[in-house]
Amino acid sequence: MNPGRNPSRRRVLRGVGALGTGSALAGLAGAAIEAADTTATAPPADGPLLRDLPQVSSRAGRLEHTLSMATTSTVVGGRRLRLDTYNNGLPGEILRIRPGDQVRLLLRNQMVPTGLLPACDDLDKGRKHSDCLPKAQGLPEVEDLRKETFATNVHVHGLQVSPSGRSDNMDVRVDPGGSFQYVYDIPKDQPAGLHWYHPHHHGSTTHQAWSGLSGPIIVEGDIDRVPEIAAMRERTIVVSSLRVDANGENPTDFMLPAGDDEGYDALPGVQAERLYTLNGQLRPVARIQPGETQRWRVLNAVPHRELWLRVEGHTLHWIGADGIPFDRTRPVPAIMLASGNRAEFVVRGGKPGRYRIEAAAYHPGGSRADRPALRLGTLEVTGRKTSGRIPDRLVAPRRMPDLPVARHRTITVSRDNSGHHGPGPRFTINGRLFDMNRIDVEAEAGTVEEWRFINEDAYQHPMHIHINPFQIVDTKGVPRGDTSWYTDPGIWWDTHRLPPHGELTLRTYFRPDAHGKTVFHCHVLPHEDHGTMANLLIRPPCGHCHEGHD
Ligand SMILES: [Cu+2]
Repeated sequence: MNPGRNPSRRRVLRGVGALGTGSALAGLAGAAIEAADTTATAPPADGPLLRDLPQVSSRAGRLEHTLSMATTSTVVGGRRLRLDTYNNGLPGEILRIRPGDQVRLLLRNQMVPTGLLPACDDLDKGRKHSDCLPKAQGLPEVEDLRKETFATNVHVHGLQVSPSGRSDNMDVRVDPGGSFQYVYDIPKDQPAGLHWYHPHHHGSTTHQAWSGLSGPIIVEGDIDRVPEIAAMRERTIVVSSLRVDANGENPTDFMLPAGDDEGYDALPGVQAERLYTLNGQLRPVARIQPGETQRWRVLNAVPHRELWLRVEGHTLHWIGADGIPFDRTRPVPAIMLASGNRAEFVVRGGKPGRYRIEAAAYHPGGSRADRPALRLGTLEVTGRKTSGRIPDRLVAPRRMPDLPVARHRTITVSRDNSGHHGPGPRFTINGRLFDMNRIDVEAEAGTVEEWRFINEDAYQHPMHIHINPFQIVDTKGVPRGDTSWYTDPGIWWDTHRLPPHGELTLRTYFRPDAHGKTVFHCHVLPHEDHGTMANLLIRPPCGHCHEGHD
């Protein structure tokens, strides 16, 4: 494991270097301030027992459910917070479904803007940039910032459904007071595992994720019938990061992307903390008996950072990634979860005692030192000794169709420090920022493609492709001695990091029954919100070419 080199309290006042160069923004130097990372530094007092999230399940092939997004008063770690939630839950409830189901979600946007900041009347009249939004090239007007911050929609991350119409359509926009009826037809071959829902309106995903807006989707299926697994206690754990100011609200400020460390800065520099929670609880305690086996499903819903997840003194018996079960159990000391990744694994309780559940110290690339280890919770091994079993073989592996590669593509992610797009760096895909009206890649449903991502940047941008998962064919540039990379071609992913100044080649199959316009993007959401995203048009299979798109 990579020991932390910089465990000290980190509260970094950033200078003009973080704001990009060549812009007329020298006057904003020092306006951006990094939020203090309280969980890395606060005394490691244990929180309450880890709770199970409420869940709703499909019945007779249908799940009809309403997601109401509203501002909710909630207590986290003894502090009262006012945050936007789904159905007053932090995070949202588990949606438990099966392949072949139809899921109808009514999304209602009842968010009331909180954490609002005034505009600075005049940049030169001595107003403190820490308590108002300055006017400057590349910065939005306060009114526009409010309007965009509270527009929303929902993405069902990991579900292999249509990206069109009322399904997983990224062009949907729901403003406060509005609603949208989604209808998803879950395919019969949707793999069994942990997926999730979260807001995906371009420009507001980061802010909404920092309110904790996310929720798990569990697809039931073959792996649940493995007898040893069926016998285990199951835990679904959503790791979130809440960003809160002194009033306990999520500040409505202007996020700046950054290329390293936490992946963002903020303007103005509101003093805010990030609270890392498991199922909405600060440093909770999960209990297990010595020898007992538990099935954990963990989601990294933190919008801006990876979690190199480990449980002190315990092997993680890994059984599935990104909602797709493995053919066999893979025992590992730790599992890397980029923002958006899921991991399912078995933990077997060791000797009685208390063990840290943590994100190990890790260097995600860029110029800074390691992120220090982050304490997330505690595993308490207690009670009567028992003997849970861990299966070796799991399920029939999901195989890539035996088709020739229809198309090879090269996609380059780069850093733009020119300042032409406003303060802070921007991260481009093939040299361009996102334009919702431009199609960047056209593919054909029913074909296999190989994509070679080239990372010209020093930071490990995690790329997520909507709808169709992929397998890794090749990686170049994995840092020496970094054991967090799993390049096993038998694993399917929907999100994977690009090595710093390296390459990631993946192979994907565009399923024949899901066509229309969708996206791929960096899952560091402050990067995505500022343009590290591209439109992917999946044309219908050629047999239906003349029918046009839906
Ligand atoms: Cu990125």
